Amino acid sequence: MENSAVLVGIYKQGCEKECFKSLNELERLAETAGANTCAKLTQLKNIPDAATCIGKGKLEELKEICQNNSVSNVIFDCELTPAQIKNIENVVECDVVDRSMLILDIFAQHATSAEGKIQVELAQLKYTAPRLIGKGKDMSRLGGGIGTRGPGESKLEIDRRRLFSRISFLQSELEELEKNRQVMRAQRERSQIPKACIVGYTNAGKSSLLNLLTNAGILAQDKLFATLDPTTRKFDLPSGISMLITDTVGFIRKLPHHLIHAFKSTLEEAVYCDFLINVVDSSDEECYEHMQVTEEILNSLGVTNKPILYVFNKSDLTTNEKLFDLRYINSSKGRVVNVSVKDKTGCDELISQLEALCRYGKKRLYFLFPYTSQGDLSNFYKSSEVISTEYTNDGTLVYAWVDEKTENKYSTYKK
Ligand SMILES: Nc1nc2c(ncn2[C@@H]2O[C@H](COP(=O)(O)OP(=O)(O)OP(=O)(O)O)[C@@H](O)[C@H]2O)c(=O)[nH]1
Ligand SMILES: [Mg+2]
Repeated sequence: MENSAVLVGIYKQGCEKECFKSLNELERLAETAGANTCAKLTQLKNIPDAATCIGKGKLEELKEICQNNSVSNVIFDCELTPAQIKNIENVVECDVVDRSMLILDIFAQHATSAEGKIQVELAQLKYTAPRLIGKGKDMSRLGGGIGTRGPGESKLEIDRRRLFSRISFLQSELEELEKNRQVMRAQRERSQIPKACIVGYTNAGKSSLLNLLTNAGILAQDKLFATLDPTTRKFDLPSGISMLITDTVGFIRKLPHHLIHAFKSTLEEAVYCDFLINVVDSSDEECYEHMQVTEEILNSLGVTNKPILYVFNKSDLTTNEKLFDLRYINSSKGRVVNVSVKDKTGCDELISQLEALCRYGKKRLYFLFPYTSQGDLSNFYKSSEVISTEYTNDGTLVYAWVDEKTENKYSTYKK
């Protein structure tokens, strides 16, 4: 069943263009959640109305549109308070949700792992539930519309009495899962394998890229937030080095702070990696803004000063001029490569950039281990990437890529 929605945005003086761009994106979000947009309404408002967000006249206009088009959802691009939702609903007589509730609704549909489901439900109970409680309507009516879907098949429970005990139960479950994640991370840390995290705006082609490299089999769709749960895969580079690559949830503008907080443990994959693979949809006319949003979210997660490989994807849909521009502007911030995951172009360059990043800060050196130091040699093998081994009269001569720590530890054997 297709729902029909009206989108509403308010903007400050001079920010009209920005508002339209944001509403276009809201339309894509609504579409992903299963709602067709039948109208978009905007109003210049430097300060939102405390009771109804938009002004009285606009609200009447909204009511008329809703009635004439049998609209089932009104979606506001800004955050609404529970009271505003209630007041607006009383006038327009259909369900009202805001951008965060819509995003959470999409997350609810796309969460598959236990951790993902708990994170979504917790965020819904903290954000959406207070906005649904006290609507003063028959709650049994809920369940179909945007904002009321829970993760999986379940319905978002909005019984006030059960709310707090459910929140504390889920919080303790999440803490357990976070501990597991930390243990897994610590294991990966010890393994010395270089770790990269794919980040970027939603729909940039992050999952498609990991699928191309590793046959990961992740669902890649022309939908926003197709991926919610992180997936890590091993990728063997042609030189023989193995690396781990993690695909994560995409970013979006106006991703509210509480949502970032709710997904901190999954987003934190970006904190613990050795370098970032920042995938950008170069064909999107908004791609410069997308890159800025990505950078802001990474900053808010405390991810700064990590080596970055910018992957300008969807080159099949972009002009050479734009690709040149993107490379030119960003080449001072990191490595750059143009690819089309769809046409499989640019892969060789991508892979050689990955090779270079995996060896970031490493040196190629010779070490000579006397035959009496075989214990040290076998430990050395574990922490270095051997290029060649030769058995000489004086011992085993090893040529290898090593990091500074390994170089110092085995400095007595250095040739
Ligand atoms: N034309 C073209 N389409 C691409 C390319 N790479 C990915 N796509 C398409 O872009 C859409 C989004 O791809 P995904 O891999 O799901 O993007 P994502 O970044 O993982 O998105 P989220 O998980 O939703 O954040 C899909 O429909 C892909 O088929 C490309 O190089 N060219
Ligand atoms: Mg994805």
